Amino acid sequence: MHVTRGLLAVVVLVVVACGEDGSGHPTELDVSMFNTYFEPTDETFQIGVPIEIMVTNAAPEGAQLSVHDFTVLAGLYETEADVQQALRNDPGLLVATTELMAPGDSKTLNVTFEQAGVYQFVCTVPDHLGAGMTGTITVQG
Ligand SMILES: [Cu+2]
Repeated sequence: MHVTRGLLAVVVLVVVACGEDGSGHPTELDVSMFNTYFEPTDETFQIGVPIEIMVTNAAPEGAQLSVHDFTVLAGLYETEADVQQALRNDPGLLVATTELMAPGDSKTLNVTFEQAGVYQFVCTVPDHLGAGMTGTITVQG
């Protein structure tokens, strides 16, 4: 009996330490921003679960294109112009955003996705989405 209880306690601790919800999806995301891309570029979360997104600007100091933001939008967009137009039409498409971040800066966003579907994260600094600063978040219901 005592052995069984001990094993259960260990299993629970491991799940919490990995930052996963009951469905096996993560509850945390570490994103690094480089000068023309994010790493990682896609992740899947469970609907209705609080997610902690830790964003770090890992771009080399002094490089061109080194100031970035991290903006999460409902839907998928091909171009910067598409993003701007969508937000003008429906500001509610903006899920979360950091301020502009210099190299070395870190910010944490706490997001709970209330609708299943595909979301996009982009850098909204002009020309950065086109340069490749985009990624997707899939939310499963
Ligand atoms: Cu950028």
